[in-house]
Amino acid sequence: MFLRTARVGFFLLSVACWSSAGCNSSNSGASFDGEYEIINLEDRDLIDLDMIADAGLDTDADRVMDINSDSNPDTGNDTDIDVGVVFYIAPDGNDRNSGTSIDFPFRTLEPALRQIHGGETIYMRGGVYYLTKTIRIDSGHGSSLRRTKLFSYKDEVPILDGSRFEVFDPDDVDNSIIRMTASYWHIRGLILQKAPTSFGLQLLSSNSNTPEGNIFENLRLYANHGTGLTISGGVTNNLIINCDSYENFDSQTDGENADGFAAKFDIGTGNEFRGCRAWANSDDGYDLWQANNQVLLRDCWAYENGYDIWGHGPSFTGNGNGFKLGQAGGAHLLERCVTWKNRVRGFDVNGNTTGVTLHNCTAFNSGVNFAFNWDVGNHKLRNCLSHQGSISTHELVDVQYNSWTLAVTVSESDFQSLEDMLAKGLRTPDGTLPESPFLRLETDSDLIDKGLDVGLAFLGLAPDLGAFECQ
Ligand SMILES: [Ca+2]
Ligand SMILES: [Ca+2]
Ligand SMILES: [Ca+2]
Ligand SMILES: [Ca+2]
Repeated sequence: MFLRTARVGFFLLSVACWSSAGCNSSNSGASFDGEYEIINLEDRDLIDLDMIADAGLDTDADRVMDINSDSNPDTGNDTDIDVGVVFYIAPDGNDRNSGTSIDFPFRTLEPALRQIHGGETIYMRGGVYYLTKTIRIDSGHGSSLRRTKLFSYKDEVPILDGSRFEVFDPDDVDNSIIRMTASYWHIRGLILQKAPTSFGLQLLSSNSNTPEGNIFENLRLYANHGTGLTISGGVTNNLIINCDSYENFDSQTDGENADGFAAKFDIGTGNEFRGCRAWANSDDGYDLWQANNQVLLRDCWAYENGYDIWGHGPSFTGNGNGFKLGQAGGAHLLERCVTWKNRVRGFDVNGNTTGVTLHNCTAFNSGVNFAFNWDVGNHKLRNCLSHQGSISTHELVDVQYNSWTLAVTVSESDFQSLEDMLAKGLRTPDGTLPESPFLRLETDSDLIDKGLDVGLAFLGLAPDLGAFECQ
């Protein structure tokens, strides 16, 4: 069992999960009575059923995780049954072990990565792994039907820590915790923290591969000296789901670059962030600088970004925006995203020249809640809600059906709560966003049923304004 307490951006972790349940004998994947996982990816018509052979686990290891219970997936020919090789890594392991038994785990990832050909599973036990250099994942491509998996073992919490790097150049931006150019991996349940000069996780193209189809799930990116998780350079169809990125700060460049999440520099199509939270990062929550292709952000939250919580002083130059949607192109689509208490802006079009669409987004108390004061791009905002913060929109921006353009009034009495403690707290056990009354509408609010049908599910006569449909 592990004890976990949380306050803003800080997790105390006590990891001691070496229970007897995890220490039974294993024959490294010869039988089927192990851990079952169903990943159900809405809009991708994909079921990824990994039947992970993990003999010797107790039966309660079996679990089903339905990421989108309201979806209606195609269950045709895209079912994956995977009985590939399983590797184990543990902080007290040994790289001379076989690594294929839970009783004889490796200590580092490298010997497992050398043996990965595609479709295998690597389990990391809980505890702190002090890395000496960047973990590079450049091969071992899986497929859409059989991803290569790097998972935390059960509910244990592996922490990959870069504070003791031995191999790095202080002037080199490439000192990430994980630097990845591979395709069709699924990485889940890890904490990536304290990269010495750069990213928690960086996904980018190499000379030999343009990454596609990766899933990053339930990762925590914390206190890196660069953006928590960044994708760039042609990558396509990657899904970042239920990840938290917080307190990242590039002290070496006065905080001007460390965002929670970034999709930048000519990325490819089909990349999506879903159910992620970015808070207390020195620069911005999410940044789509020069992304040049559409990025989808759905049910993502950004708050309290851009403050000098490190006491860096007058040279601190973090920008302090929740969602930054430029510069240059990319017809980005944001659905039911929420932002609050950022230092400068909530949603910032930031010179996007193509045109972004915001559906049912809520901004609260961020100085300028919606900053769309640029005269280029075909931008459209629908069913959005602003409270305690200004609006700045150019006359060319289509702003029909929003709280500041409809005949409604927005006040504190419209909301069940403006207290964000639960929203900032622990996620639900399946990794989804926490339930809370924060910014949800009271049943007598005049903001209910005032929106336009934009294709999102709604209750009652019409969509409500803002990110949370009133029950
Ligand atoms: Ca910046
Ligand atoms: Ca930024
Ligand atoms: Ca009202
Ligand atoms: Ca409604």
